[in-house]
Amino acid sequence: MSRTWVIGDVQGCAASLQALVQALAFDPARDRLWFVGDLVNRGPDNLSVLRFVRGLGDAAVCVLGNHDLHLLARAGQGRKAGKWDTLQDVLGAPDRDALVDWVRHWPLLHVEGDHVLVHGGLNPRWTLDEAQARARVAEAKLRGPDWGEAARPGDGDPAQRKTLAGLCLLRAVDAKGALNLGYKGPLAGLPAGHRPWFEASLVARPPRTVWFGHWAALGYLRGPGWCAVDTGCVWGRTLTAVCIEDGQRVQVPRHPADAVAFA
Ligand SMILES: [Mn+2]
Repeated sequence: MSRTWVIGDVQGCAASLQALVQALAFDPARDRLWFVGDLVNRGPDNLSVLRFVRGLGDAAVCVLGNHDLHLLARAGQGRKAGKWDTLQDVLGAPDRDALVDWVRHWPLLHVEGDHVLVHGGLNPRWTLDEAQARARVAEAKLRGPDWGEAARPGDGDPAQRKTLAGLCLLRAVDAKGALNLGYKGPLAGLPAGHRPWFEASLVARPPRTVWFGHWAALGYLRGPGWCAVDTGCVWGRTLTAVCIEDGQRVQVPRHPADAVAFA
């Protein structure tokens, strides 16, 4: 049987990813890997992650996460490094341009039948059609000549900012439905009146399943219409894969080679 595995935020944890792929008995001729984004940054070996996943060709689907967009902004716009950035391996690589060109062609939203793959979630004010239309416009900009700017839009492009926030950055919304982009903690600590995006969105409802990452504090969490798969590998926890066909879950602990100084 061919299987499609959704994999949580890898963030440069290349050895952990290899261990997970081994545990899945993954066969690229038969199976597929869907990555929820944030393949890079914070972890020690972004370069091996990108080279491996690119080498899978059509057997891998990646959607853009905020850290992947940050890589594009650094490569294309010369954006300065964040304090905990580990992207220098990619930025200094001989195949940097090929890798960056590949990353900027990833979609922001991938829809196949009843399955939706996205990094953060979906702005609850959007229908799936609206989200897809917005994603296509933003993706076209990332594939165009001003891609560095499109990855980190300034004040001149509020529509691009809104699209990236509503797909890649959100976790919770307030009582009026406005995005709260700052809260990263557990569900139990949400500020008064706030809800996680997936409780407010009508897109994340059966028979559909929205697969997403970006919220490590949730860990693996599944509800009717949605599934959270960021289990905080780079923070010393686990890397998770879930099979979309049968719901089987496979987890590996962070590999010792992926230990980083700050976590
Ligand atoms: Mn993220």
